[in-house]
Amino acid sequence: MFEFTPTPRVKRSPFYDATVRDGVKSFYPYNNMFLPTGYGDPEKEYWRLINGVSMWDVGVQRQVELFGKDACKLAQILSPRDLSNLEIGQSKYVALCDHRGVIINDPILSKLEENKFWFSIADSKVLFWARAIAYERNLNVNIIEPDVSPMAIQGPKAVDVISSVFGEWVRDLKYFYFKETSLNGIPLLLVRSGWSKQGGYELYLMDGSKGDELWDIIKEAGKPWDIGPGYPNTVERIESGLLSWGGDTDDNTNPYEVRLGKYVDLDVPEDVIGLSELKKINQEGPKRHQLGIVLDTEEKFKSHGVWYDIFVNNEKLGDMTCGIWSNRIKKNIGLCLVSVKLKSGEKVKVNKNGIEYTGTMTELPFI
Ligand code: THG
Repeated sequence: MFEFTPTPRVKRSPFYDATVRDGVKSFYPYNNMFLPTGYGDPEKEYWRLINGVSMWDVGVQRQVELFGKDACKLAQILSPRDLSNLEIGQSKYVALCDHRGVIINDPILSKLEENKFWFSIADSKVLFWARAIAYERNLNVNIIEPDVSPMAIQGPKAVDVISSVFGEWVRDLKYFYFKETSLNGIPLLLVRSGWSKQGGYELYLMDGSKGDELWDIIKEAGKPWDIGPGYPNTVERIESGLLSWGGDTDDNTNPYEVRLGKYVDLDVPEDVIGLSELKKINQEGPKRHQLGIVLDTEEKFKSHGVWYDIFVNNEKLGDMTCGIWSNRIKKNIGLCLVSVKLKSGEKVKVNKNGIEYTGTMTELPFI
């Protein structure tokens, strides 16, 4: 049909060759890289994540490193979440906002040392943003994208696989905590995190030449639990209500609209970007909110990749930002960004290019 023209501007993950060997069938672009999105059997890959253990190349989750005297100060200026109690060895989910209070990325922030932080970013250019802010605020901090590439091991049996490789201590590692360690001399960060609600770990590979080796060690160790390749799973994440920045958000979305208000602290220092707008939005109340939708159609949705309009009585009240067939709910479900006028329980029409469905708004998460 067509092919991608090779260019140094699009980088490959250190696990790319391994995913090709394991039969990857599709990708989509993320942070100027390729994110695997399928190995040919979506149902099997889904149930493996729900009941077993799945390994993902998520090297596209690039790190933005802040290092130096003012690293801590800059991390806080960029993050409308209180970081004063963030410990070395701990991570936090943060909604980075611009001066309008609009989310520009939703990374996981990790504190490695008193003066060293990593933002593990979603799909937008935090590196340039952080550098510009550091310069404008006269901060003494070095900002780079280090050679670090996460791989995720997710699912209820992930803990068995990871403890068989690293030792029993990993069972006691708390959610969103990490330890710097190594495996056969491969340096990595072992974090209890991951973009699913099935539990698991992420291994942040700190030497891009060792991707193949790390992939194969985990693949081999996971055999007794029937590990197999997977990817950030759209069905599971919609069921679980995990946000996809850029997928479920637009250029006006603030944290209160997409259920991230609980990660915003309004008592952070005054110089935190977006704070005054966030206070205003919080006081006035957001104009939109994120709800689920259950569609009436029996036709099994695949991921469609475009927003659908949501109507009630011919009035457009928002958008369905993603929708897919849920293997557990056995209905088509979706996430919606809609006017606060529209409430859970209401019936709506969903429309795109003349294709129309009916559905009912619901609370989130689905499961
Ligand atoms: N892991 C790492 N980096 C990432 C992601 C990841 N970068 C990009 C993207 N994912 C960032 N977005 C999210 C969104 C949700 C969560 C993590 C990263 C998440 N949320 C939980 C929830 O909403 O229930 C828990 C948050 C909490 O309670 O602190 O895990 O997956 N390395």
